[in-house]
Amino acid sequence: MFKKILIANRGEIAVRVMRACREMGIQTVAVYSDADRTSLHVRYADEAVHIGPSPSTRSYLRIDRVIEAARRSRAEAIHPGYGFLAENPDLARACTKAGIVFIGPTAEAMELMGSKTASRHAAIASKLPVVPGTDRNLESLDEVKRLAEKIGFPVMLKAAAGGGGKGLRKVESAAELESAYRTARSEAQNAFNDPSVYLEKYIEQPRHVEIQVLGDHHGNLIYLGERECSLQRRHQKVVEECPSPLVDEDLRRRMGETAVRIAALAGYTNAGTVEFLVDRDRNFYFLEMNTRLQVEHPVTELVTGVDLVKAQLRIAAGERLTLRQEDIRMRGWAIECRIYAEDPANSFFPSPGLITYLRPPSGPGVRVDSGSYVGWRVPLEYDPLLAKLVVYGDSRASAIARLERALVEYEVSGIRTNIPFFRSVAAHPDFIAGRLDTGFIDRFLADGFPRREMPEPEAQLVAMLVAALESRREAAGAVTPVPATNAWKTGGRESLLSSWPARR
Ligand code: MV4
Repeated sequence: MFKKILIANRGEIAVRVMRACREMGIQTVAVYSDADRTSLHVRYADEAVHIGPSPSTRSYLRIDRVIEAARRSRAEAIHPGYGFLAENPDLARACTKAGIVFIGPTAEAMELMGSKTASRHAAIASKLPVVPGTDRNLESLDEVKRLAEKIGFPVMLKAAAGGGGKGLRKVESAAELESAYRTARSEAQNAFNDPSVYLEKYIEQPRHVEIQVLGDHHGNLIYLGERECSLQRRHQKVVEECPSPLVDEDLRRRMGETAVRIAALAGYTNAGTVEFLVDRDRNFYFLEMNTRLQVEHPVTELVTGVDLVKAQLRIAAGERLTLRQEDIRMRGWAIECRIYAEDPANSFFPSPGLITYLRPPSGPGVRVDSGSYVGWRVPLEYDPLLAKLVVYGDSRASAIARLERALVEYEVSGIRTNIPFFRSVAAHPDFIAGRLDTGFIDRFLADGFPRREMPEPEAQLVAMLVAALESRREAAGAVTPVPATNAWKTGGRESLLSSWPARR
C-alpha cells in the first residue's frame, strides 16, 4: 500500500479522501490556493503545498503544479476527487510520465467515456441498450433533418463533449431544427471547445438512475447497486438516494449487468458510475459513464457497507478486489442532501461569507461529510458546497424521518444555506411517496417555495432579547415554564420547523 498520497482537490471531498487515508495509515498531502489557506482540507492533511492564486485555472486546474507538488512531497499517488482534474486524461498521462500512480481509470478509458458519441457507438456495437439516436457526430443540417425525421420528434440535440446536462436542447418539430442546431453547435463550441453535436430521441419524464461499479487490474468488475438521482435543479443533483424506489431486484440485476458490460468496453478500472435514463415503462437506456468518484458516493457506502475510497486506493495499489458480485448485499436506505452556501429565497444565489455559528446534526444514522468549520470564510471562488448530509435508516420511511430530524438540528449562521429548502422537500407528499420524476423540483418551486422567513440578523436579535428577558425573570425568582415552540423561542426558525405544506 502507498505510504503517502496527494489529494488534488479541496473542500469536503479532499477531507473525505484523507479520512480513508488516516484509517489506512497513509500520509496525506493537501494542495491549496490563496483562497484556501485556512480551509479544512489544509488543516486536516499531514502536509500542505501551496499551488497558486485563487482562480482554479491558476491552481487546482494546473496539472504541472499538481505534479510538481507530488514530486516535492514524494507522494506516490494522486487522488483527484471529483470536478477539477478528475476526468482529465492529461493528468493521468502526466502521472504515468512522472512515475506517480493516478488513483482512477486509465487515460484511454477516460477518453472513450469522455466522448458521448464514442461511448454510445461502442455500446450500440455491443447491442447494449442506449437512448435511440445517432452514434456519431452530425456533419450537416441536411443530415440532422433526415435523422431527426427518422428518430421522430421530439428529439434532443446534445453536445458530444458534454455531459451532466450541459449543451442539451429539446427540439419539438422540424421547423425548430435549424436554429436549434446552430445554437447547440455554438454553445458546444463555447463550453467544450468542440462544436460536435448528436441526436437522441426525447424520453418523456425520465428518471435518472446510475450504477456504481468497481474494477481492479486483474479483470474483476462488479456493480454496487444503484443511486436514484432524479431530483435535479438545472441539471444539478439536489437529493440522491440508494436504493431507488423505482428499482426492484430484477431491474437492479439487469441494469447492473449492463453497467458492468459497458465499463468492460473501456477496460475500466477503479471506481466509476454508469448513468441511465429510465422511462415510464421502466425501460432503461445508457446515457453516459462518469470516470470518477461521485459527490453522492456515500449513499452507496451506507447501503452496501463498502468504503469506496478505500477500495479505490487498494485497486490503484494493484490489489485484487476481495469482494465478489455475490458478496454485495444492499441493506436499508440512505438519502443525501447537498448543503450549499446559497440563498433559496433569492433564486439560490451563492451566499459566501463567514460562518459565525455551526451545529451540524449528529446521532443515529447521520453522516455529515463537511469541509467547513466555525470561523471559516466560505470563498466565493469555488462551488459553494459546504457539506453533504447523509442519513441512513432501515427503510425509506425511517431514512426520511431521520432526514427531517437532522435538518431540524442543523444550524448554520453567518451565511444563507439551502437547509430550509430541504426541510420542505423532505416533508413533501410526492417526495415521501417516492414520486421522484425529473419535473419534481420545478413543480415544487412553482408551488410556493420559499415561504417567507424572518431574516437571519433580525432572528438573532429576537433570540438574544428573549434570552436576556428570560434570565432577568429567572434572576428575580420566576420559574420559566417550558415554552411551547414559538417564533420567539426559536429565533425565527419557527416557520422552518412547520415546513411546507404541513407537518404530518
Ligand atoms: C435526456 C432527457 C430526455 N431525453 N435525454 C441528461 C443529463 C441530465 N442532467 C439531463 N438529461 C436529460 N437527458 C433524452 N434523450 C432528459 C434529461 C433531463 C433529466 C434527466 C434526468 C434527471 C433530471 C433531468 C432534468 C432535465 C432533463
